[in-house]
Amino acid sequence: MKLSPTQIEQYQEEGYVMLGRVLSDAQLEGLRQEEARFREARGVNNERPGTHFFSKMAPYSPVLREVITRGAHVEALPQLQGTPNVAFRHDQFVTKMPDRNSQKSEFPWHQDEGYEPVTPPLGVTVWMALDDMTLENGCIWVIPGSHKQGRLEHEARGEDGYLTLPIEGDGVPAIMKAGEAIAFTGLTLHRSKYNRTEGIRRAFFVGYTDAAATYQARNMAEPKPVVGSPHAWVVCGSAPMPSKR
Ligand SMILES: O=C(O)CCC(=O)C(=O)O
Repeated sequence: MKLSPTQIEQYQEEGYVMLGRVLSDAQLEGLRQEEARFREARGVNNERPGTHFFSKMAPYSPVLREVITRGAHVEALPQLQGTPNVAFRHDQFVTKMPDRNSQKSEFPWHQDEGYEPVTPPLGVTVWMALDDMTLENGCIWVIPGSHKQGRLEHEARGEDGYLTLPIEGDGVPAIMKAGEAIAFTGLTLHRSKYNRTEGIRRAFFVGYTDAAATYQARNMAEPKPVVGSPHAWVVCGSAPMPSKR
């Protein structure tokens, strides 16, 4: 899929754009089956309310790799990233089990690059809905234009390990159908609220960067190139070759 000039402008100005349907029926079904496989392997069921992450699963699944490298959204990545050279660097399923008043299924306001800075900043996150996303089941919310503030200082929140920051107001809910996606920048503030339904709420989240980017996780003394780090690889164009390894 190629994005229109209006969609690109919205992405640049507001820090997000709705991509519409990106998954084929077969890809949607394949991702749902893989999510169920990983969820079962981790012992997550209705007795465990909350938001559960099954991260860095691409090495275990050709279904995931196909979506990450050849999904309909991939053609739009150079437009979003602003370079022909784009690397995949992170995948995760984000599954919200029914909250049932446990107040555990919220994921507070954050920038993805608040967790792990990337240079140059502004990677692209493509967040795909595997179920219809509603206000009731914990759709994602974004704050239009928030990426223009740059990287903000996040604080660790309580026991759940989330980083967050104080935000006033609600932002905009990304209501969408299963198989559709939203793209947002690594600096766009976003969050999701509780899953107040009795159904499961599943999403597949894929992070991309400029193929020449470096990243620095919280436990790393120095930044490292994205391409060459575990699980990352080029999906559009090419990456600069290191002079030696
Ligand atoms: O899927 C969600 O509820 C939020 C996921 C998210 O914001 C993230 O993983 O950064």
